[in-house]
Amino acid sequence: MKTQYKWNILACLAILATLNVSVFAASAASGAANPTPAGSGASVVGKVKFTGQVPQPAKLSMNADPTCAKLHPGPAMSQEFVTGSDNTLGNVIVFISDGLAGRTFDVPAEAITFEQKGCEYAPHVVALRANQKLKMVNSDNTTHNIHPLPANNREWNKAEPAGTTMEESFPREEIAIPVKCNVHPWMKSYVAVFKHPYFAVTAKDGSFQLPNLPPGEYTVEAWHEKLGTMTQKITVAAGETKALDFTFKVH
Ligand SMILES: [Cu+2]
Repeated sequence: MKTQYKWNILACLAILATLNVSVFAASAASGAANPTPAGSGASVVGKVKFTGQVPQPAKLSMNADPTCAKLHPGPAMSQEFVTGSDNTLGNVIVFISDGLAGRTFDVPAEAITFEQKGCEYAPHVVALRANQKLKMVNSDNTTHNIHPLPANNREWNKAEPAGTTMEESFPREEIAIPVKCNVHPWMKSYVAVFKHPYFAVTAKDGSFQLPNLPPGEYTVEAWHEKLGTMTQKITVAAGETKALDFTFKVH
């Protein structure tokens, strides 16, 4: 198995990658988070984990806006490191980063919802397709601001009054665009934009599925906002399900 690493070291976190690939004879996984073409049949499924110690989630002070502070009886916590039992890791985007050249995919008509609630962005990491609508909902009783800082798309910066909804989209692939609220400095998120449907964002159980892949050889990448990226190569035959785990090693 040929393996590639990309490094993205932040602060004093040094990351190594431990790889674990196996094949099993399960039927194709279902439950895709985004529509994929029917009839292609191959799947990559797995878990994202970490070894070592990730930082304790930081407490977010919302005292600058009493409306926000009142929404949290206890401290709100940073979503940078969301972990589950057995060292599983959430808020990781797992996606096909190479192997789909020449294929095009219809953009889903449905919007992806990106909410501002409790003066936090939800979800913290959101993924959608290029040119798919991002429906931004302000569920709070205070004005928010959505300010993406893209490298490969147009930058914009919009205030959003309490209780309102806006729509925007990003035309070009970019993994991932940092988003901030200019009103509330603790509000941060990432929006990942894909030109294909083969991506997933892990919940805290770390699991992901990339179903309905055409048979082929792919590079699969895992992205975490602080731990950087890891890549692995994998080949899937028609109808085959392969397991592929990622382990971020944190020192
Ligand atoms: Cu805000």
